[in-house]
Amino acid sequence: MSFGPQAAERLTNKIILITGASAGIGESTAWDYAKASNGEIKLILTARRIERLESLEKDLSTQFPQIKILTKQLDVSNLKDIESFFQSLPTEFQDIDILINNAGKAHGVDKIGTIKQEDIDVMFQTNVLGMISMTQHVLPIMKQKDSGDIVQLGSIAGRDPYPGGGIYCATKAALRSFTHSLRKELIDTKIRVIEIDPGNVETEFSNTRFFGDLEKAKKVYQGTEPLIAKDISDLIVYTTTRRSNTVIAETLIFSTNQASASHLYRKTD
Ligand code: 8X3
Repeated sequence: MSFGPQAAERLTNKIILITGASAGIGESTAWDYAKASNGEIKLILTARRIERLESLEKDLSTQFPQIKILTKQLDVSNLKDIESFFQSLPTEFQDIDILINNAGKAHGVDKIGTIKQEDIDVMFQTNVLGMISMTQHVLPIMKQKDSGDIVQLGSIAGRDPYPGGGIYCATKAALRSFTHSLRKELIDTKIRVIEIDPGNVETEFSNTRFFGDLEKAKKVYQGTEPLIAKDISDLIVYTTTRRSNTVIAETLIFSTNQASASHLYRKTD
């Protein structure tokens, strides 16, 4: 997707902070912002896997020599890490314009009553507490200048809970509720709160959910044609490059063969 000269102009010199930027939707979002702005932006790329971020930084800088990138190892499930991340931001990266709250994960498909406490903790700490803390840190910066975009990566899971997703769905419902409160609280500002709720997207999401069991992960998408990370990153860049008075408050995005969390058409041979 080409975003055109207007999008490039609107993005010029913006500082964009992406969590979970080492792969999937986060990585694709970094590329799409670089392309849409012709490299005239500053990217703060965070994730747990610093080597992957560094290699992404190298690739982006080769293609867009003028781009400014800061890579930082950050596990958003660790609130102390978030604290020191913000404290250590160099001045030229402090004035954040766009926050992409992308980091999130599912652990397991256990039924309620058998879910391991550590899985419950990691999902809530990452998808909810980490996301809230990132937003809390960035909001005063945006309020100060009365502008900015906060993009919340929700999920169909937050609207349409399914068996085996008791915790993951609850975290995404929490994100959705938090996001709606936030938008209402910011009614007298120019800050835009944008929620994007994807259905099935083939990324490392299912590998993580099944703890690296690739066979199980593959089955999730078998016989379907899921979305890809680029479908979501296109939408992220699109929503954040609209006229400043326009907020695409929420979008539900499916592949053509999905209609709800459980209505998924599978072709069988
Ligand atoms: C991922 C979508 O339905 O696999 O957020 O949980 S789903």
